[in-house]
Amino acid sequence: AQAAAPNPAPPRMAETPWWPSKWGANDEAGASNHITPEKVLEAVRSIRDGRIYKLGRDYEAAMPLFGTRAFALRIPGAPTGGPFGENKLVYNDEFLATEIGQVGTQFDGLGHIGIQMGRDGDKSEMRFYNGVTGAEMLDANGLKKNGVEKIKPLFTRGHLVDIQAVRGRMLDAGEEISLADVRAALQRQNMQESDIRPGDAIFFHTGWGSLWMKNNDRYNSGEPGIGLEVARWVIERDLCLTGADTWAVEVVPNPDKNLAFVVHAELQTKHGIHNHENLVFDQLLADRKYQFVYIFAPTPIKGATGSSGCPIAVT
Ligand code: UVW
Repeated sequence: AQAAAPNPAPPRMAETPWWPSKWGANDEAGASNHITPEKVLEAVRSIRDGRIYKLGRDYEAAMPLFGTRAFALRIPGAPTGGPFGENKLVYNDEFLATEIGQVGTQFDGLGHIGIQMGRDGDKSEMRFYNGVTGAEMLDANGLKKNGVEKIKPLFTRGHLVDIQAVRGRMLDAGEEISLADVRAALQRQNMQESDIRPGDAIFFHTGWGSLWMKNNDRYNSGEPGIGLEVARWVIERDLCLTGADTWAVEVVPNPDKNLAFVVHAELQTKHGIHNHENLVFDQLLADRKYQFVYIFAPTPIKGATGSSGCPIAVT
């Protein structure tokens, strides 16, 4: 009797090389290159009342974590040292065990997402931003290329679109934000699409963030977000960054069941456009502030895949 034929390999998506980057064959800074002195001054000119809004969440062990990610903070010794001197000084340090760039409010660096081209597991066929291969980049002690320390500090105009307000309810997991939704939100907010300029940042409010620390299982189970339609609009408008009140910014699961995190790959890997996740917009929305200056300097941990930290909006 003849042995059963092995299952055929699933078809691999055809990928057209996306490199070299428009910022140069050796570039590792991606869309942060948009932040020129002129762009900073343009953003400064949009400041009206000098109010600062925190867009970041507190980091804590009980926060929702994607997959097997972990977060544990310890104060060794508590107190860690002392007393010293006649003044009896004591001090505390913290020890943190976590995927520091990929938990809580997180900025994705350009070494975070790649695409396996060729044979699975072949690092020379695994490509990241600017065509850098897994073989060139990956190292257990930190990325040798595309580390988050290469990203330039971000200071640019930010635009918030309230998709929840357009739909009249929180969006659900697997619900894609369409370009029509974005345009409807802009219209509702009296904003012009033409006012969203190259190098600006765009943020999507879905309402999903209201589940944070209230229903972490549901929060982690999937999320509403943008799909390839809006991602292509972001690329066309030549924006610097996307962000949302969700853990991936993009729709999960993707309505096309064959695709996984395809917006991450389209924006970050192929176009060097940055992504900021698990943001909070509550106060901006309460104050009806939809345009602001977005400010964030990724923590320059050499070879890291992303950055924690607290981005701010200044209005
Ligand atoms: C993945 O790492 C897949 O997603 P995120 O960037 O949303 O954490």
